[in-house]
Amino acid sequence: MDKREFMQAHLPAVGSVRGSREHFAPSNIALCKYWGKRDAQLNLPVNASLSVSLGHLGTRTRVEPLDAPQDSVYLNGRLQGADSRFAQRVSAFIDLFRMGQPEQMFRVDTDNNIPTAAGLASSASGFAALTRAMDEAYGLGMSDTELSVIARLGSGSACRSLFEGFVEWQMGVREDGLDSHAIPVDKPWPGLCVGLVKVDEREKRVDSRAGMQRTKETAHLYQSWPLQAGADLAKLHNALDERDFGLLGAVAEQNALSMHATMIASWPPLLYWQPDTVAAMHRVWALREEGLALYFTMDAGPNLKLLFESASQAAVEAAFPGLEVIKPFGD
Ligand code: 2P0
Repeated sequence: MDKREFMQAHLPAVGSVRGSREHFAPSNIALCKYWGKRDAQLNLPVNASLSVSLGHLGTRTRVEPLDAPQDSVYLNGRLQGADSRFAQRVSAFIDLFRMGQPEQMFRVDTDNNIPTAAGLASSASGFAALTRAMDEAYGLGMSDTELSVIARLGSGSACRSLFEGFVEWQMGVREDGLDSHAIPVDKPWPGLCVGLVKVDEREKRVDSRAGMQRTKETAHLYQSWPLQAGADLAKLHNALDERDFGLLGAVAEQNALSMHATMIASWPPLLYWQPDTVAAMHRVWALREEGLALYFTMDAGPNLKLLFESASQAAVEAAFPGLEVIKPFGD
């Protein structure tokens, strides 16, 4: 089944477009990562994942019906060429909504307030915000669960950005992916901090989509990943239930390093780390040796995301000058 067939089967009848709509969706950081797909067409994952949404940091997207031969796609105020990868991904996603009216074009304004140097993915918040805006533009009135399923078709991790706080993406077992969507995990953690360590803000040469595909196809080590992820997810739920920060941090860090181990074991090898990445890891480990409750996670890139609590903030900022600190649940 491809995306169009899925939408034909499940999208409510699309009526006429209602007008312009605007929505915000938060960025998210996974503590148990999504890495590998069992269906690359529908972005169905090999494993369940768990993330924390980043509050006010994310993407605001506005869609406006347009009387023109093609969509106009703006990113942070700049018109993107129709043949750019960004515009093509946005238009292909909108195609899923306008199937009954292929001639209906849109102006799309995507504004990210994610710090440019943060090394945070914006595709998750971008597709989540676009999904909400399109749902409203056509007056479809879909539930959050349905919207999460559809956002997943744009980018897997986007299904988690429909919700605030901790969020679990349930992998599901159905072939059509109707049961593969995120759910909110209502266990707020005031004082939890995410610190963004900038190592390199350039676009990576191998994106997540290609990276996870390569890993799955070429790394024997990948066979152990679903087991690791399943065990980590269970431990993370325990950590949230018990408010056990040491457990949360340790599981998140080991999960990220396990994911990177599978990447490194791919062929050609995929090593996103740079010398400064490794230096930052050693700094975290040294501080932990000294008693600071500090951990990190990393995505498919060289930047670290530090995990700590408010009580440690001053010490962490002293060790990592210029750190951007986000408190997903406030203080
Ligand atoms: C995550 N990542 O769980 C993992 C960790 C990157 C490393 O979700 O192909 O951009 O669009 O489904 O969602 C990034 O992958 O990939 C990602 P597609 P996506 O946050």
